Amino acid sequence: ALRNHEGWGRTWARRPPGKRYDVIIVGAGGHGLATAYYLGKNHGITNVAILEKGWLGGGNTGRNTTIIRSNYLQDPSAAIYEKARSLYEGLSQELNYNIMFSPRGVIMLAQTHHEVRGYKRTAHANSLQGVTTEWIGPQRVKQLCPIMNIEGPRYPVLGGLWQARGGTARHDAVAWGYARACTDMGMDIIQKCEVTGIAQSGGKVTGVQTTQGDIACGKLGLVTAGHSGVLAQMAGFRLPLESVALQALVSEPIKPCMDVVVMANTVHGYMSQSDKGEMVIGGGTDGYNNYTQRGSFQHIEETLRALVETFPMISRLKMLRQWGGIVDVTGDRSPILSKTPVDGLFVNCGWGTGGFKAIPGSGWGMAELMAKGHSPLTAAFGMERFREGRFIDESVAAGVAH
Ligand code: FAD
Ligand code: PYC
Repeated sequence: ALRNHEGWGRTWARRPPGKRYDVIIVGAGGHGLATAYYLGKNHGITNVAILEKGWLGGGNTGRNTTIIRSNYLQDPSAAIYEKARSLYEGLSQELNYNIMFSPRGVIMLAQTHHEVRGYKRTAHANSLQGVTTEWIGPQRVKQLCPIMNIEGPRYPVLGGLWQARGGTARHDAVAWGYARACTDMGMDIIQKCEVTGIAQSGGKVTGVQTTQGDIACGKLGLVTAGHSGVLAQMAGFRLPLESVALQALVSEPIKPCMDVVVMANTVHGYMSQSDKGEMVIGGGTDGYNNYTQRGSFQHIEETLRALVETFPMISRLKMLRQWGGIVDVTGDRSPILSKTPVDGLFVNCGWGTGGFKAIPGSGWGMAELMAKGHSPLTAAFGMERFREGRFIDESVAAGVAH
């Protein structure tokens, strides 16, 4: 099979779009693909197309730093993120595709007294929610991550919120694994197919206009992350979202020196080590709305300056590459999984800086919402919460500065 790379089967089919599908999902990122997968697996709906303007997994799903955790504060968040984390544990087996889930543990550092109080509160909330996290002191932090300087002059490490079953996974593999499973169920994944308009009749969605022609559908799911506002505008409503660039960078590969994930939210930096040995580093979002997929230069300096106090060894590292993605941030830093004013049209967006970890749980809930009109996992995340003032405030647990 390896001779001249001949004889390989396609992992997902390349077909021209059909004329009509029961369900169309716009956006072949992790959330769109997982939604399609659970529509098929849990609800037997397989006449589905996933339309992608670029390439599969080329949005934020292929640009993130792969941190998986479920240590959120509010009950609806803990439910959906913990569902996702637990599905991640068996996802390689379920998809028969190695997504390289690595439950190496995640520490969120407390470097101010406010954070100490905040994370102790989260640990208590998590124990009531059935999410296993614990508050740990500075010496335990140092034991888990010996390269850390816990006595920094500006921001000494006062402890941390530790989730031993958090970790990382290979981001592309998550998209590829779901994509192959969708193809195996007979779904169409159509790349280079940008949705340019949404057709409606009598207040009900009837299809989409695309760069590959018009396609009819019974139901439509918009799962387009940073471009969700653009798609909502096509359908004639607005979403309470801002789109901003979030960037990350990796160093040259070095020998294994860190086997946990560390987030330092006060100083706006986080770091883990990839299987290749690169230090994977990120900071906060750009301070202005944009669609650049690059990230502004001064952020790199700010992030590294912030992290050097806690990880002095990174001052000696050469950085290899940097990239950005456009994240869709809501006012309460929680996602929107919702019906919309247009009958048959659903949105899954607002995951902002933290949606990679949620992909399996989000897909599970969104599929149930689209199939049955209601899902216990998504019930609290409807867009009407912004009108009704029922916010799900996760501005601390979001972890990354916005
Ligand atoms: P995407 O993967 O962006 O998919 C949306 C797709 O829609 C795209 O492929 C896009 O091309 C397509 N699309 C848009 N418009 C159209 C159109 N008109 N027609 C057809 N297709 C269209 N989360 C974590 O949990 N942990 C992390 O460590 C983490 N780190 C991050 C680091 C960075 C630098 C970034 C940018 C994000 C990070 N995130 C993290 C957030 C996470 O990446 C996102 O929340 C998640 O990937 C969103 O997935 P998605 O499927 O909704 O979006
Ligand atoms: O949500 O855990 C997270 C995260 C880490 C880096 C970016 N987002």
